[in-house]
Amino acid sequence: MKASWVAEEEKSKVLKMSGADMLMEALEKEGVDVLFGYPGGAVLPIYDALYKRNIKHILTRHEQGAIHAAQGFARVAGKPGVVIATSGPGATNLVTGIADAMIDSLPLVIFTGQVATSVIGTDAFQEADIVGITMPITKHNYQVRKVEELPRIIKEAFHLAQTGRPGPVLVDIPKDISTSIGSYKPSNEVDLPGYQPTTIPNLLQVKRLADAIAQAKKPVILAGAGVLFAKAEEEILALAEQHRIPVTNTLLGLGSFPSEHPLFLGMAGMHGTYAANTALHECDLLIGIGARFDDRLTGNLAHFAQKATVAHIDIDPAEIGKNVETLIPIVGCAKHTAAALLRESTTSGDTEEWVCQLAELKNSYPLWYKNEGDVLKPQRLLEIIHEETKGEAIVTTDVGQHQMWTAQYYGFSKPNRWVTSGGLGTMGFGFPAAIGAKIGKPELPVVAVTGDAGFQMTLQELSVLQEMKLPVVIVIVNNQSLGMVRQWQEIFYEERYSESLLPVQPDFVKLAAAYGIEAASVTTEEEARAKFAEALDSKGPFLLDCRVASDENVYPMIAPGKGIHQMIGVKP
Ligand SMILES: Cc1ncc(C[n+]2csc(CCOP(=O)(O)OP(=O)(O)O)c2C)c(N)n1
Ligand SMILES: [Mg+2]
Repeated sequence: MKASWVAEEEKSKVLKMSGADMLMEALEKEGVDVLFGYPGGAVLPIYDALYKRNIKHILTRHEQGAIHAAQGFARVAGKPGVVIATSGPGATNLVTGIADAMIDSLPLVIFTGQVATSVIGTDAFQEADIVGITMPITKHNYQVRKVEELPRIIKEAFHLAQTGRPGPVLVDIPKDISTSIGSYKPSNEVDLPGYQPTTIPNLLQVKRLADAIAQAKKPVILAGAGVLFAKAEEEILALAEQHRIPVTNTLLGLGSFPSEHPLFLGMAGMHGTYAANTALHECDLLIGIGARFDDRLTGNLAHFAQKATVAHIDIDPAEIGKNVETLIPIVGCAKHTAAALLRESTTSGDTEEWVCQLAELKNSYPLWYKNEGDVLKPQRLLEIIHEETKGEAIVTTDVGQHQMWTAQYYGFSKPNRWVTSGGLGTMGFGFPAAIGAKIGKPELPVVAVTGDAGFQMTLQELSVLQEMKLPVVIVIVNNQSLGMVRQWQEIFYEERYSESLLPVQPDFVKLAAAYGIEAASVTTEEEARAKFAEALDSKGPFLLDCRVASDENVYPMIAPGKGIHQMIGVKP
């Protein structure tokens, strides 16, 4: 009797609504309160539905700006960034950001408009096969073919984006699906039997790693971004301290281990520290956690961790053994695995000599640069930014020399303060990512460190800063060049600076003024400190054009093709 009464009530609750309204309902159900996007014909019904809702929409001035902002948001807010773009050019303008999010494992849910189902495949106006285009660069993608499927698909999209190894999921919505009316049945659960990411590690493998730790005299932990995604920082710290294991980070893993900790060796890889790279070369046990051993980290694989037993903890089984032969593979989330390891590994190896040896290397061969004359050194600029923000700020970067100097000199001691394009290396990422980061974590100061070239790839988003009066500090590390390209040409192409010098630059201060944004140009250390402090205190956006030494290079460095032990530019 009661059951049928409930069923009747449920039935009467079935609401009729448009696809666009279903999308809004589903977004609200997922707790989405901000969208990054740009309207157009195929998404007009969606924007019309949005008009009546309480979801904030950030209108960037280019779809690439929207997706990079969503990436910055996702990186610091701990929830997916949500993007909307129209069909055709709107959708294709997202492609770089989607590829970027895929390789850096950022959770995004992207909605694209599509031409009406009746004309798909006819080269209709603003038609692009975005599902085909993004197939290899999304964790999963969908094209909605029936309006009633929308709630289920959206539920699945959010689930896929943020579980297991996070990544971008795209939902393509033809215009007629947005306008057609269907019965709305909220989707409360996902039913994906083929998608069950392993988070709890195999205990036998954990025990093998515990045994290896007990035997090791020269162990090292390589912590990657997976540690941050899993929020496993405390467990990794406990593990390192319990067994006296030195720790290094990948570029994207910075902040997962306190930079000032005596066991921390600094970043590893192409522009990593001598101590970190020597540790990876000499170790007898390498414990990779949430890191994918990419070529910029390992250098020539023939020389990478050749003396070591390699253990690799990763939530994505496809990563294990992909680049580096792995004796102890552990599929699982970094947090659960490190916790299991803390329970299982009660015996430590004798690592004291190793710890001392690496501390000595860290001391004798620190990162270095010559701070001479009046000209502002970019490395010093990053130290000043650290000092003035006390290491508390969220720092985003573009790609190039300034990115590497930020990684080397900012000193990330807390998680989720570091937003950079690691895997894809996307110029134009840093500034819009800072906008998203500020929206995702308004309580923290946000500094966008960009190159003079990279900034010009997405500077149209100054409009968003102007409109929202967001207190983001833009620091242009202005070396009047495509610095990283210039550096490679200097070292590997006998100083033939082919298309890498930028002697003609816009006046960045006047440019900012055109957008009503406060700005200053600085050329010395004193000016940089004073103006940066002013910028940080200002209640609104601020652009700082920092004229730095134009011939400075990023060192130390592993040249392409060389092994991790063959660094150039180590402190003499
Ligand atoms: C979209 C894109 N195009 C080209 C490159 C290749 N690239 C890498 S670093 C770099 C120079 C960047 O110059 P700038 O933004 O001024 O930064 P700097 O290296 O001078 O700090 C270039 C062209 C890239 N990473 N991304
Ligand atoms: Mg530059």
